Amino acid sequence: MRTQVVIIGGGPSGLLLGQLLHRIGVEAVVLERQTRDYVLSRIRAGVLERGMVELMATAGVDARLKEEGLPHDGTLISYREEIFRIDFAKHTGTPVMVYGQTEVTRDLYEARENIGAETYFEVEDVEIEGANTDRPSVHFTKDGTRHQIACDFIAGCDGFHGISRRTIPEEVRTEYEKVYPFGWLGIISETPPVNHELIYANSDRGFALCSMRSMTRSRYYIQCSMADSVDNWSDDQFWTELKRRLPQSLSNDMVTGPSVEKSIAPLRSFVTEPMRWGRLFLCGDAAHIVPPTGAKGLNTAASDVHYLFEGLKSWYGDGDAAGLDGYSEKALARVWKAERFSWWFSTLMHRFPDQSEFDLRMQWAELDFLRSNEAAQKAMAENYVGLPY
Ligand code: RFL
Ligand code: PHB
Repeated sequence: MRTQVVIIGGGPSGLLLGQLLHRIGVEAVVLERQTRDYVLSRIRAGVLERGMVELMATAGVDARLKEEGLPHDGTLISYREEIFRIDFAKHTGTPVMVYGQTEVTRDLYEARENIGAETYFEVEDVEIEGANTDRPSVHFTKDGTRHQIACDFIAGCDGFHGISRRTIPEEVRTEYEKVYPFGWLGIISETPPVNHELIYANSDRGFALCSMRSMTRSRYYIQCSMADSVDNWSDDQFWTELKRRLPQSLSNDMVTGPSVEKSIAPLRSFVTEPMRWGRLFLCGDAAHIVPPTGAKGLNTAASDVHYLFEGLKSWYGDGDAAGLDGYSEKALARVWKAERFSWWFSTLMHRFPDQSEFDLRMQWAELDFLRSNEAAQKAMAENYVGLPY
């Protein structure tokens, strides 16, 4: 077999890149380790930056997003007895869009099927050969048969646990990591959200977040220990704890109901450098992870896709390699800013096991400053809605 670009990983990064390439007539094959249903059952991100929304439009897959997405002009932050709003519209002129990663992925799979593009699901033992040569290829097993695809380029969109990053020799790559001493216990419930905008809460009992997927579907999180288990949390216990972490004026109005999903996610900051090795380009979670505070994971994956797509477009369009040559540097410059924002917001909003009274006062002072200072709010808003590509 031969194609122009092999995309390893059929998550949002890989699918979006595949769809963008299709629009300019570049052929791409997607290899996915799981089934389509499994990928679509993963509940993850919920907030899209303008850049991601624009990429969905460029890829021609934004019909449902325009119809069902919820534009948000701001977000609430609560701490102690205070609650304040960061006004995205006022400070940046841009809203964010609430639209679940599951829906993004579903739209992209449907578009892929409509164009008849090749996707191999349940592939095993994916191996990259010759990434650092002009003739790379990808080997994989499907239904017990070994296949090989020769290609021009490989996009490593296979997430944190994929094989693409590990194909880059250890002596070439540098990894930076910070693991946070807690996780997020999240639920989804078929209940109206407690507020029409998101609420990030810093409380004595730990962080909480009120988000949503629609006006009838809520997504709530509470900070928990990574040693905890979902089995320790009945729905009633979850609702009681969530309410205790919110200002009473909000929790009084909260509509509760049975959860339809419940899981614990770890919090980690991670970056690998470089994001390119020869003809292999890493995109999204394969190259970096952010803690979810601030919703930067999927959006940072999208900016990688943008830079890689532009590089490939110039290469296939007029033989110009400058975009591909500059890919790693450009992508990483933006990645590190998203890392900084996610780390800052995570540090500001959570209770840390070894936190001193001084550390706590620093959080409160910073929150007081953010609540009362327009410049700080503008900086927060610019980062939240997404820095320019
Ligand atoms: P993904 O979504 O992990 O997709 C990678 C795909 O590659 C497949 N794969 C392979 N395929 C072939 N061969 C192999 N050897 C392979 N190894 C893996 C996987 O099955 C998968 O389908 O990465 P991508 O596309 O870069 O997208 C990134 C986003 O998914 C990610 O940044 C966000 O979801 C992060 N994230 C969140 N971000 C937010 O902005 N808000 C959130 O609330 C939020 N919650 C989360 C999250 C990530 C989580 N993970 C990764 C554990 C919650 C969780 C639980
Ligand atoms: C979500 O809706 O899942 C979500 C929203 C904002 C975040 C993280 C997760 O910062």
